[in-house]
Amino acid sequence: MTIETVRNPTVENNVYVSQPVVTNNDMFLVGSDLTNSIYQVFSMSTDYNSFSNIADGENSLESPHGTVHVTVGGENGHMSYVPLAAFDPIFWLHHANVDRLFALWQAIYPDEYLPTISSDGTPTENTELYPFRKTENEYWTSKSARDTKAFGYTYPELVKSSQQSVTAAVNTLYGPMSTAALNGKRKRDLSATNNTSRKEDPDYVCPTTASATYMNTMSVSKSPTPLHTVPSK
Ligand SMILES: [Cu+2]
Repeated sequence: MTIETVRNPTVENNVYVSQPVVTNNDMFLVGSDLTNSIYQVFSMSTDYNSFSNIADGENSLESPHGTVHVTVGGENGHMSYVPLAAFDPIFWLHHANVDRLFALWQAIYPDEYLPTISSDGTPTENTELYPFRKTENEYWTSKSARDTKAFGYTYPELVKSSQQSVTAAVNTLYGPMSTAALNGKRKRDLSATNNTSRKEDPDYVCPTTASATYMNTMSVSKSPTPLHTVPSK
């Protein structure tokens, strides 16, 4: 028996078989929605809690993150399941980008982070990040891992940067007039006319996979506002 990672698999002869073309097409279709969602998060999430997770029911980095998981994994692929997702190598590319987006957001909102204390047991910046050891007797914490430079790397936009320069970079990369957003519109138009997609609706957003642990959480409950200026505190 061969055991292998599968993406958006179908079943052939009782074996799960990846459908890379379908997966590519699905990612293609959600591309501009992901761009818009990322931009919405940068525009609207001005504190760490609303930025990092969907507990408040609003869009957050977790939302487009989850969309990539379920779009790549499909109904029974590894990426759709939290305990299995990291077995697919694409997981590491995906989470490297999550790390990058987090670093860009931190540069725009440098004072926002996990709380220093908590009265209800929720994690703080000092919570030990088991099992990641910093030294033999010490675990990494969110506080010690706050800056990627602690690990010896950074991202191009963050070299000799300011809040203004990173804001400008995010506008260029993800804003309404960004190449990604405009290409998304153009490609979507093309896919609606030329592509024999299995999806008939060109505004199709994301596969819903009831059995997937990663939910499709792309939310449009916030209205994005352009990141023209660094928000004032
Ligand atoms: Cu993930």
